[in-house]
Amino acid sequence: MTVKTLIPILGDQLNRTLASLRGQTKDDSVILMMEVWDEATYVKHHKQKIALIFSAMRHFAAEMEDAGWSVDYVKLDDDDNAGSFTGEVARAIERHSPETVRVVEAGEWRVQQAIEEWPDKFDCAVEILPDDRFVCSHAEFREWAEDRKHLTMEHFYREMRRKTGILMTEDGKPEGGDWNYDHDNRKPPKDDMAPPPVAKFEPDAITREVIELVEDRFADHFGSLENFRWPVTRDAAEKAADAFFAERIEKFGPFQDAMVHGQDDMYHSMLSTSINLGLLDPIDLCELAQKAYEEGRAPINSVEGFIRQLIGWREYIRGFYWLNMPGLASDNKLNAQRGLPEFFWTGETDMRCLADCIRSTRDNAHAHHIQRLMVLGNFCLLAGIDPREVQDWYLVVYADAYEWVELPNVSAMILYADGGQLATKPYAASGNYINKMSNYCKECRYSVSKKTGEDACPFNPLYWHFMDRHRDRLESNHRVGRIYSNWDRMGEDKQSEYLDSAQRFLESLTPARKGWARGE
Ligand code: FAD
Ligand code: DLZ
Ligand code: SF4
Repeated sequence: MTVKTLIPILGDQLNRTLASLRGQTKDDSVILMMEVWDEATYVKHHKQKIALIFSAMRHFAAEMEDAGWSVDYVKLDDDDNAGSFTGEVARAIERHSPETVRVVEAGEWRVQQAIEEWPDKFDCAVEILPDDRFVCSHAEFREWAEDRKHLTMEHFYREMRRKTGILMTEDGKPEGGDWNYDHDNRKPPKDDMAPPPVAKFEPDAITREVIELVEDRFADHFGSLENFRWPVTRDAAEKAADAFFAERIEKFGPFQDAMVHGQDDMYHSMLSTSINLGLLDPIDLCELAQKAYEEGRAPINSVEGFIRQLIGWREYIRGFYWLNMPGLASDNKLNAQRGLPEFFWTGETDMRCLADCIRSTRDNAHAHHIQRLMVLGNFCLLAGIDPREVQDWYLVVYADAYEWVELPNVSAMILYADGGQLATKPYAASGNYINKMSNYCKECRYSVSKKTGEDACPFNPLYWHFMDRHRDRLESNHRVGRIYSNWDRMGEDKQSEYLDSAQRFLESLTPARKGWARGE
């Protein structure tokens, strides 16, 4: 066949309606999909993450072949695999001699830099198309952000509601009268809480083959493959979404911030892996959420909360990433220099909240939002962990992690490393917050009510250590500043107790060996 167009589809672009496929004809186009060593190892991703992406890619290739497309699929162990996207596209150009390479822009800055070199590298036309699976384009976000001192997500979110018409009345008002219903959410967990189990999928033959490959080739990567139950096809992802909208959305809002030891999914949708791979469309999901509200199956506070995560936070985070790259990756406005503790990889810590979040991360390649933010993230912020080490950890360990979504959440949301462009104040909290929102503290070896000393919850002295060392920067922040009057009222002796306790705890931490995230 004479090939007019070569269409490379990257591992997180698994969607039949992708811009590069639109308007193309099956009899003169070849889809190129590539399992490449560079992508699998630029950080040492969790084993489940690699298995998920390879399995979803292989299933998508089969689906496209069934639909009549020619798919040139390069497996990781194929002879002469060049190991990189650019190397594999070059080889495919030799094989097919296309007139044009047509590709959708990459989600990650690193990969997009490589793609932008293709027009100079290759002897054929190269078309790079915008990724229109998002509501807000890069240009639109830039325009929205221009001249704003603070990039307040809530303001952006309202624009997205207006643009999509989701949860809007016919006369342009927010459904129910309010834009945001979080005042009805943020409930602590109940003792007898038993959320319905999340839809899980037994690995089929393709997934089992990939799991074997990962066990063999990525044996030294973090994480366990035992619990692999992710949806790897659009069909399975839709079933998972249907189950969420039938059984869990009702309580999603109120218990979004609640944590229960051993309850890894709570009322969360667990759909981020499928959305980020391209198996599910966020707007379809918002419409399903809206339908649940219209049919009286879920209250507005749950539905609005879910929709805000998707067309608010997810879109905003992506816009923020592209607006601030590449600088965002090296931002360190709080000058945090401490190495990531080894227990982030082993889970071996007496801090029960952290141990549970790390266990879930290792076993499931997942932790839910408030665990990522207020337990793991809060710890890294208070302990002053170097942003680059924290970024690597989050990018490695979560099955839904791609730099465009991981980096702003880590650097700007949890670490305040951007100096407060995204968050108006650092998300710093003592043990009280975790105690209020979880059952972790009841059986912890530390006491959450003790403020200083060997048995005190480490979050308590760390909180004041953090506030004290960043006083110059934070005192003028109107959302934080008044906290310093409490600190000053404590007097020097009490302050020293806090600072000494925190210091002793920080000195007791063993830094992780470097090989966990990158290289040896
Ligand atoms: P739900 O709680 O059911 O939320 C619904 C959807 O909203 C999610 O599937 C996701 O697509 C979207 N969403 C919610 N919050 C965010 C957010 N802050 N940013 C972007 N999208 C959001 N999400 C990722 O997809 N990849 C990441 O690498 C990632 N890293 C994170 C790192 C940190 C430090 C923090 C605080 C959050 C991170 N998140 C990331 C956001 C969020 O924690 C996950 O999207 C969520 O836990 C996924 O589980 P879920 O599908 O059950 O989400
Ligand atoms: C994350 C990942 C991994 C582990 N492996 C591959 C791969 O072998 N081939 C592929 O096409 N994509 C992979 N991905 C996802 C890419 O890293 C992702 O498409 C880019 O980060 C987007 O910029
Ligand atoms: Fe975590 Fe402190 Fe509670 Fe222990 S006491 S679970 S360390 S918040």
